[in-house]
Parts: sequence; C-alpha cells; structure tokens
Amino acid sequence: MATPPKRMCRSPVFDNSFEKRSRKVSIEGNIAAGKSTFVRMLEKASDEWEVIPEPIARWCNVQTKEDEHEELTTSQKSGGNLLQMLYEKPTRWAYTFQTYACLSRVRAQLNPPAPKIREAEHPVQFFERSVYSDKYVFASSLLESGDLSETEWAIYQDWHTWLLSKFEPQLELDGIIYLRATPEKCMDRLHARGREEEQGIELKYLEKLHYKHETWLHKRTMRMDFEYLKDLPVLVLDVNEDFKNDRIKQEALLDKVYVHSSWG
Ligand code: UDP
Ligand code: D5M
Ligand code: MG
Repeated sequence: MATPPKRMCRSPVFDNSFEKRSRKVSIEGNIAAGKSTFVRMLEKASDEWEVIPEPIARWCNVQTKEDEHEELTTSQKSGGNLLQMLYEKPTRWAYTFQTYACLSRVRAQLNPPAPKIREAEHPVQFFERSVYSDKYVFASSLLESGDLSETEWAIYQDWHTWLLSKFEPQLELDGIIYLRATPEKCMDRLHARGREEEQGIELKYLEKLHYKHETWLHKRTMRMDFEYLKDLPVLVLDVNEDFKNDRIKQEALLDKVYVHSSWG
C-alpha cells in the first residue's frame, strides 16, 4: 500500500516534522466485525503505532461538564445513553446522534499524538472509523431508511463539509484498512459481545451497512465528495475466521499490514 505525499499541517499544536512523518490510517468495517479487537492488536505490535478508538463510551453516557451545573444531582447531569436512544427511536434521535458521533470523533482524532510516538521515525495513528464512515455509511443509511429527513440531511451535509474544510489537513487519511466480514458473522459477534443497546439490531440493518462498506471499499463504486478518497490505498482483510484467539492468524494479518504499507 503506497502512501501519497504528506500535506503540510496548518495546526499550531503539532510541530511540522511530526506531521510530515506521520501517517493516518482508518480501520473500517461493519458493527462487531472486530475493529476494536484488531486495533488493540495493532497497538501492541509497535511502539510507533497509536490507536484512537471510537468514543463509544461517550455515546452511551453523555455528560454535562463536571464544573457546570454544580447544583444538579448526578442523574440530572447525565445526558443519557444516546446509542440506546438511537436504536429505540431512530427517527427522533438519528440526527442528534450524528452530530454527537461526528463531533466526539473529530475531537478525539484532533488530540495531540501520544508521547510514545512523537519521536518515532515512522509514526502511524490508527483511527477506529472516520468522519467518512459517519457520513457515507451511517448517515446515508439513516437517510435511506427515512430516519433522517431531507432537511436534516441538508443541514448535516452543510456542517460536515464545513468542518472538514477546517480540519481536513489534520484528519486526512493516508490509507484505509477494511475489515471484511459477512453480516451473519457480525451478527454472531454482536450477540457474543452482548452490548445491551445493540441487542435489537436486525440482520437487515447489518446487511445494509455491509453493502455500504462493499460499494465504498471493495467495489469502490461509491460516489463521494472528497476527491482524494478515490485514490486512497485500501487494504481489505478478511476477518470472518476468528483471529482474536489465534496467534497465527494475528501474525498473518499483521504481516499484511506491514507488507501493504510503508508505515512499518
Ligand atoms: N471477536 C471474536 N473473534 C474475533 C474478533 C472479534 O470473537 O476474531 C469478538 C470480540 O471479542 C467481541 C465481538 O467479536 O466480543 C465484536 O468485536 P469488536 O468489539 O472488536 O468489534 P467492532 O464492533 O469494534 O468492529
Ligand atoms: O460501533 C459502535 C456502535 O456505534 C455501533 O452500534 C454502531 C454505532 N455507530 C458508530 N458510528 C455511528 C454513526 N455515525 N451513526 C450511527 N451509528 C453509529 P462498533 O462497530 O460496534 O465499534
Ligand atoms: Mg469497536
């Protein structure tokens, strides 16, 4: 997987030499395909690699700021479980969820790099999903299912485009790793994981998300507004077979990451 030349960074936070050396790679895949398991494995594989996980805990426990509203009780301070609200009443909560998912993802991905990789020669930051899956997989599915209205979609696109025009230099990807699994396998893993909010998810929702991933990352026929994504290197890894408890499979997957990249 060849990496395109690195663009200049406008952020005053990072020194420019880190930005020039560093690579950003998004790990994409269906719900419960194995992304979190995979990124935990990557993090252990090299001191030059850092993982930025999906901020799922925030979505399940939206909080007001500690120092604000001191007079409120703990339960009043809690803004609720947005993931649960999304799955229980998508027409009401889909738009709210998209604003918070994207905001919290961008915030996490803009954080300064971990000290351990700042001096690395070939630092790589692996993002668990991206602002692109937010839009082209999830928001787009919710529009098609009628859970986002045309007006909400128009507003979403307006701020999403604006946000990226401001922060794309810091968020722009150098590659994508697509963890590919059948919707049936994802359903098995979703049940095995047992995240309560997700237990009502139907196979047809996973099939829809699978189709979105396939047209985006496998067939590469999805129409997208971001020119550079069309030529972005994508490494497709089949994760249907269990790798979590199989050292040999883990090594084989890691080899592919090394071989197809110039990050290692
Ligand atoms: N899992 C598994 N074998 C694998 C990969 C994942 O049994 O090879 C399990 C993992 O332990 C978890 C569930 O599948 O219970 C979903 O994995 P993960 O949370 O990593 O998926 P994600 O939603 O992040 O893609
Ligand atoms: O993803 C975490 C959970 O969050 C899973 O139920 C899908 C959901 N998710 C993630 N991003 C979005 C967006 N943008 N919209 C709607 N739902 C989303 P997991 O794959 O389990 O790590
Ligand atoms: Mg995960």
